[in-house]
Amino acid sequence: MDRIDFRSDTVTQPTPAMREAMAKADVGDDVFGEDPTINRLEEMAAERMGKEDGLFVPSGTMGNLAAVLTHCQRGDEAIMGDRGHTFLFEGGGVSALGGVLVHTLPNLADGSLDLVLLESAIRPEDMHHPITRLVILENTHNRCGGVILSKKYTEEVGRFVHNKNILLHLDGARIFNASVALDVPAKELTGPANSVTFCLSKALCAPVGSVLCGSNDFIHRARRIRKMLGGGMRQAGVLAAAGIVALEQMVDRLPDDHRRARQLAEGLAEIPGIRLSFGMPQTNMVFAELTEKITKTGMQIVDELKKENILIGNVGPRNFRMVTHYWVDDLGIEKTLRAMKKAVS
Ligand code: TLP
Repeated sequence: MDRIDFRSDTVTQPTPAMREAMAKADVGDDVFGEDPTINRLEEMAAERMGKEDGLFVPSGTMGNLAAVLTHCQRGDEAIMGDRGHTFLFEGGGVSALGGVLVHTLPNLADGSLDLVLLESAIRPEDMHHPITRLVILENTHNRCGGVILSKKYTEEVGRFVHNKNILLHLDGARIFNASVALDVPAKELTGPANSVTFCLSKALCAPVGSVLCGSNDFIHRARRIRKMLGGGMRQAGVLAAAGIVALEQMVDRLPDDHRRARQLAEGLAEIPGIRLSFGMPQTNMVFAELTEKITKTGMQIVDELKKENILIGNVGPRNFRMVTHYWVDDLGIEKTLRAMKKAVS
């Protein structure tokens, strides 16, 4: 590909193996539970996440929304990080569509929520208060720099909230990036959560889709919510077929993306006028910013790179996000570092 696109790993195109599997997929009406390819993907996903069942959904946003609507009643409260995707980038759906109050706590630099603050955020039993029903964590944490929540931390939060009869949902859109970086099976990172959403259409290159996983009873209820949200997709086995290839072939190669993100970050850190916003990347996201010395705006830098067919994310007036993925190779990293040097000089 001539274009080097770092705006997100959501831009990834399906691989040739995915296109072939999609063309050959056996399909049926999934609202009747009759699509064999979706059924297989849901089983595989549940197994990988260590849960009883899975539900194929069109997007990570719908996965998180269906989870919150399944766990919570109207007027219940969900606690989440103030840099969390569900709070920032899901259109306020949990409140707009579910009547769920969002209670944010500051995300710490490592993507976690402070347990002392969490304890004080939980409402005591009192009819004046909404009921604290759910806590949401995100792993890897996108807007904290693609950082990883450890197994130990997730277990600590799980124990803590379950003791208080509160549920835990994990936005694991990029849980496999965390899993390969820690060299820990994904199910060990998702174990403490009552439900988890992960995405097939990000670093794993599938064209569409995420899977929400949880207990049999939870998924049974979430299936009704998915239908209500308009997410019952009929012969979507053509999409699930790509998801199966994603799970079978695309997880083990994620360390390549992480290595390239590190190379990119190391190169950027050496360019006068640029600094890394969150230090060295832990997974596939590099956040960088212009130092005070640079008079150009972030948008000017983005435009100059665009002329060289390099696309980067503009996430603030002087801040960038660059996400590595399957369609960015070593030459792309070198070319980008040269172009960036020129753009800020
Ligand atoms: N994130 C996208 C944008 O929406 C910001 C990206 O480019 O990173 N959870 C997390 C942690 C995500 O990063 C995303 C997508 C989602 C959920 C939503 O997934 P989709 O886009 O499938 O609805």
